[in-house]
Amino acid sequence: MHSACGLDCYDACRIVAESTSPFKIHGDKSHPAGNGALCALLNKAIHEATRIETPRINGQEVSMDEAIAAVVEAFKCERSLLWRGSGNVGVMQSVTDLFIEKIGGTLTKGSLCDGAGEAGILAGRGINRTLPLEQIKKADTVVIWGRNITVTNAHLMPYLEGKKIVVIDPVRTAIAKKADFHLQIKPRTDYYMAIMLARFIFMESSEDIEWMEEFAPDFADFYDYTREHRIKAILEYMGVGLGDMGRMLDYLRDQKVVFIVGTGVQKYSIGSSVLHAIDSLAATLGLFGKEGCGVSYLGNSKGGFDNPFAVKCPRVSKVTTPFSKFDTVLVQGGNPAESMPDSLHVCEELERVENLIYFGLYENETSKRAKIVIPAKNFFEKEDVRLSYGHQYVEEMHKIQESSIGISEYELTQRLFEAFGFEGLHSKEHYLEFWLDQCKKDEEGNLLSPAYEELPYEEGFGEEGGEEFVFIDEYDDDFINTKRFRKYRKESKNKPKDETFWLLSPKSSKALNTQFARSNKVELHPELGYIEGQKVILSSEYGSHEFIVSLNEDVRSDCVLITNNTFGLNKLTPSIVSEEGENACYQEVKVIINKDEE
Ligand SMILES: Nc1nc2c(c(=O)[nH]1)N[C@H]1C(S)=C(S)[C@@H](COP(=O)(O)OP(=O)(O)OC[C@H]3O[C@@H](n4cnc5c(=O)[nH]c(N)nc54)[C@H](O)[C@@H]3O)O[C@H]1N2
Ligand SMILES: Nc1nc2c(c(=O)[nH]1)N[C@H]1C(S)=C(S)[C@@H](COP(=O)(O)OP(=O)(O)OC[C@H]3O[C@@H](n4cnc5c(=O)[nH]c(N)nc54)[C@H](O)[C@@H]3O)O[C@H]1N2
Ligand code: SF4
Ligand SMILES: [Mo]
Repeated sequence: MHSACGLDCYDACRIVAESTSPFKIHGDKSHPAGNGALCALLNKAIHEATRIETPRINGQEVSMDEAIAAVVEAFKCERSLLWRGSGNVGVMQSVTDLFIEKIGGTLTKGSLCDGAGEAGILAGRGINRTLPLEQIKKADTVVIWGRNITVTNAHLMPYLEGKKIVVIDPVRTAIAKKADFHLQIKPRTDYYMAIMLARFIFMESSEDIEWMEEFAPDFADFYDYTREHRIKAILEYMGVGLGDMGRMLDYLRDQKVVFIVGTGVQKYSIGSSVLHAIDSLAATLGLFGKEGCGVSYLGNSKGGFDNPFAVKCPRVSKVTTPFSKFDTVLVQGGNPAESMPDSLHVCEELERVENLIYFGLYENETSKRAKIVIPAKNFFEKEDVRLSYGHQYVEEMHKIQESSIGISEYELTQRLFEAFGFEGLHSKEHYLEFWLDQCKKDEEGNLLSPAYEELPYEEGFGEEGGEEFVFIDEYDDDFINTKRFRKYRKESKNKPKDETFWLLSPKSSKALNTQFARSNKVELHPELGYIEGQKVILSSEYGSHEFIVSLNEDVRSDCVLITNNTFGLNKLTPSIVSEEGENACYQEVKVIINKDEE
């Protein structure tokens, strides 16, 4: 039987399940994106993870009926909120929104993930279409820009064979080590890199005038805009020489280029400007709507679909959620106490919620704080549909294991509808078919997103095509100039170590965000003089926490690297929202390292 991996990951691998007991799974060679192998998280971690098996109320184990009765009571309050994480990205996760709408509850808006970048894409292209895998395959050069593909998107590797590879990343990642050229960029300077490259492209007349005249006719204004950026000062600020810029240009001019952009470039207040600048560079080179060209970011997986779970509800920020304003908060498929920025503040907020309900698979920082704990079924144990933000394929998720543990999102919604006497919930099959019936199919019978086009933007931009590309024309940078930051920097001068370091928080190969293996490490360049295994306290203006040093020459010496499965990481991160896209800005912060004196 076929199913798909429900973990929040670019690859969205198809799974083949053998009906043995215990069940066995493996990858599917015929899946265009999965190429036959699953990753260690699916082969091992998920089977070893300890599940929550029994519901709890105030720490006491209870039956599912008792727990649901308590949930029903809790939702009879005046102000209720559903905060959904991305622990499972199947479409049926959103069915619970139908209940929240019925009771006049509140949902969230904004993103902890890719929202800033998406806003930048929408500003230029009007719609965020996924670049099909076959176009990546046809490229001459692939520029991997802030995406750690061997960890987060490993199934893309076969598509890169035989290509020139350029990596722009502050860390010498595994793919950077294999690349033809690695630009170990200073964090948060990608906007300048994109604009400078565009400026040089114009200077040497390598721009694609023919394409721009048809699809991006305001290019003269963009040319002027790039000229407002002073070359010498900016290269100096970035710490990049003319030689490196020249080398970059060699990989861009007169060839088929794909930019593979990850979330790394946009975990900043100016994240949308970064994607808008990268897209503007791509437009200068005429890289849209052509074979083997394009910018691949996290696409809108629900694009092109009618969504049966679309509801009209009041919404609060998912980044700075005012939990304490609600009497009842249902946390579904997430771990806000650890995954949200400024987690000390988040935990204070959560403590003040009268009825905190945790609905998930595993114990975590949020389940520990919850009054009611409802175990969920995992994606092997229920039916669903898997869309992807990394490619165009859609998969049916079948139940491949019966389990006595937990309850599915659909069943919980059904029980709540019944208890409140609400009508209008369709059958589970109805919703599954609703999603699947909208898909296209390729010649091999693989399901495709209805938004799939072989050459996105071939006919132009906007929802319908036919619109022009809109170049970036302003950039407001406020980080280096914020009063708060200057004050903090001045104060930190009196501390034993007066340097501040960029805090990078990429993903770990051993975890899926805070699911599975957790860590307590900070990776530092040996040049900083710390010892392997040493305890250090990192602090920022938001909080501090102790970490164990792991030396790593691949990290720039002006950065510290803490993967996002690490305990206490988000005590250091700011609860600010990006200028566009209502996104978290996890890396808009610099930290101080202090030796632990105990
Ligand atoms: N500093 C820093 N922080 C970050 C990031 C970063 O880059 N830096 N990355 C951010 C990003 S990109 C993301 S997407 C977020 C993710 O943050 P969250 O969305 O909070 O995800 P997790 O922390 O992985 O928690 C997922 C939980 O979902 C539950 N779960 C899994 N499957 C199911 C299911 O089928 N049903 C139900 N009901 N529950 C289930 C599990 O119990 C698991 O504990 O983290 C963000 N946090
Ligand atoms: N194994 C595994 N896979 C995952 C996940 C996981 O937790 N574990 N999480 C999933 C989720 S929710 C998401 S959103 C995706 C995200 O996957 P990716 O898009 O790969 O995101 P990250 O791992 O956060 O960071 C990517 C890279 O950006 C670099 N970077 C950091 N700051 C900058 C910068 O200022 N400029 C540039 N150019 N690069 C920078 C980092 O060094 C890192 O190599 O991965 C998904 N896949
Ligand atoms: S986590 Fe990603 S790579 Fe691993 S099996 Fe799931 S979709 Fe595939
Ligand atoms: Mo994410």
